[in-house]
Amino acid sequence: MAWHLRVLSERVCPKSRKGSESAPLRRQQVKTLKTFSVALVVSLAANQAWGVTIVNGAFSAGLSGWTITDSVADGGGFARLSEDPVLILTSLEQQFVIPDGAVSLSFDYVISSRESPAGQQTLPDAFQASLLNPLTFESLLHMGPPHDFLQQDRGGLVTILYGKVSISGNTVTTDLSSIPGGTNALLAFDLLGSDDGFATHVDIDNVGVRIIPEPLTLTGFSLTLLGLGAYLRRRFR
Ligand SMILES: [Ca+2]
Repeated sequence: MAWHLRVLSERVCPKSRKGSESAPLRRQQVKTLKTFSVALVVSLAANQAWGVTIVNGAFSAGLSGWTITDSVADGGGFARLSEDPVLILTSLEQQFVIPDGAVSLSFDYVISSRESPAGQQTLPDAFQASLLNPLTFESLLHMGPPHDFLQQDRGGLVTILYGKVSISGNTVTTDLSSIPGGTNALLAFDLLGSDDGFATHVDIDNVGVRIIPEPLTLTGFSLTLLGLGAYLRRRFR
């Protein structure tokens, strides 16, 4: 990018002309180039965007687009998975196709527990998130078990897939850059309940895939450079 700007600058404002220009005019040229450099960076950054890969990822349309097992409720803008004392597994799933230029998958979650009268097992309730091959149920992010990329038990112990997952506040971000575009994927949020003396629920929200649309990036870059050249030619002719 810097190379393009330098070449463009020298073509529009050749060094041989600089001796005859006034200092204020050169300062104006530098200022103009800086302005357009900022505009170029902003333009490229704006092309990294949230795709529409995940249907109803913000749960603004209830649970539409999601497949649920057992006790999943529309929380009014989020999904709530509640522990079932009998069936053990509560899940919220969506199958989708990894888009070209996929950068990351992210979502927000909060796990909460309250004491429950029963309680004979020592294995605590746990929340798991997985990104799977929908046919084999193998992880798309790594080889072998465990197949989840995040697990948090009721006590707060968090385990994540090293090098692929980061957590900031309540937001989990998973690196998708190693998965080819066009890959079928099953995103699964599971609450594993046990008779551990606590009733647990998990709230999920803001599920999305961040992408870089490559053709748009190249188009935006080219148009910005063309615009910069045209403006400078008019400005300093
Ligand atoms: Ca429990």
